[in-house]
Amino acid sequence: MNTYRIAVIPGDGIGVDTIDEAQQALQTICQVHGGLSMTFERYPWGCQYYLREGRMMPEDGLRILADYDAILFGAVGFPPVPDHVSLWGLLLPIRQAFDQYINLRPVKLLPGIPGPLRNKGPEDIDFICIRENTEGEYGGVGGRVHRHSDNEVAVQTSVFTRRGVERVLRYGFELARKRPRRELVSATKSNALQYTMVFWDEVFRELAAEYPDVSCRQYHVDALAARFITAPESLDVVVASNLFGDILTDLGGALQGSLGIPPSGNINPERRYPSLFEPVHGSAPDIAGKGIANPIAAIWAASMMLDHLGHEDAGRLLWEAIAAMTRTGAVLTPDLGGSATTKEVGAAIREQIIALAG
Ligand code: GGG
Repeated sequence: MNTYRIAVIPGDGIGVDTIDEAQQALQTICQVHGGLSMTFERYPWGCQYYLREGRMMPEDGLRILADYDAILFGAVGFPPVPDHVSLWGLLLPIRQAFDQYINLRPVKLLPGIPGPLRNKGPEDIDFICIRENTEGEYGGVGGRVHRHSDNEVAVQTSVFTRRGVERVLRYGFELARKRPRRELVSATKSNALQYTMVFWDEVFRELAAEYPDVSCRQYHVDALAARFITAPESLDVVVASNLFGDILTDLGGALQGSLGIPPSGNINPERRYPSLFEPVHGSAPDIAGKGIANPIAAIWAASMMLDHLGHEDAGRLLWEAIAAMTRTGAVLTPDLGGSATTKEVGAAIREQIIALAG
């Protein structure tokens, strides 16, 4: 029996509703699998915690998390805590401290979900984005001076290190090499960003020479955004800096029919630290507590967690259960035009797990 310790941080808003369904889906997977068991410990960190304690997680939060095999995370951010305070108090420190430098974000239209593009179905929208996750525009370097005066200045510096750029691009080449199409696209903006992105492009070209079997292209990020819409079928693996990857993958979520669908894995490939799995979506305060948030992204993130833990069979089963459920089109939350609740969708996916495993 393989036993894993999972830290669960539901966080804020709809993160709480959706992560419960992800945890239950994992419990059902363990029941039907037979050789897999998980213990879950919940940490109620987030904006409510901040309002009580003055910080988003305890001082020794990272030390506590370091002992787990993986982290299941909901969402972060809720008024009245400013978004930059909540994000920099919880999620970004985890990504950086645990060197989760790969943020894997599949863009795949599920069967039965009407995507927003005319004449583009699941066979056209099926690629994966790799977002650099520890530096770049999210380096956290900058400052403000002369506050509240006419001379006020704000500076935010992007940080691109050779180690950081090379390792994320190399991950992209390696991932592309494992896929049948072997195609890698890099998002750049080197016409305008003459230091950071010219450097990014140089490293991309250097690595391309090591991977002659991978066909590679680069697009300015604005043109790539357009390509997401006009020719998604031309994409296989996309690699991007932290901010570009963040923006592109929200577009990817829209291509999947709803931001309630895309998952993400914040990965430390060397496995020195636990990796973190979360829906791409945020806390959605407007629908928090209404019980109508789509749990698919969180459950799909749990499937990515199973893959990462080395149980691709179980990860595949969970993904197939999600796809079988959407294929029926019968149980969908309002973001997808249905009227089902979060719990009803979660229960329908668990039924599919049992049916597929039986
Ligand atoms: N579930 C992820 C979440 O809460 N995301 C909120 C957010 O704004 N994240 C910013 C980021 O990933 O860069």
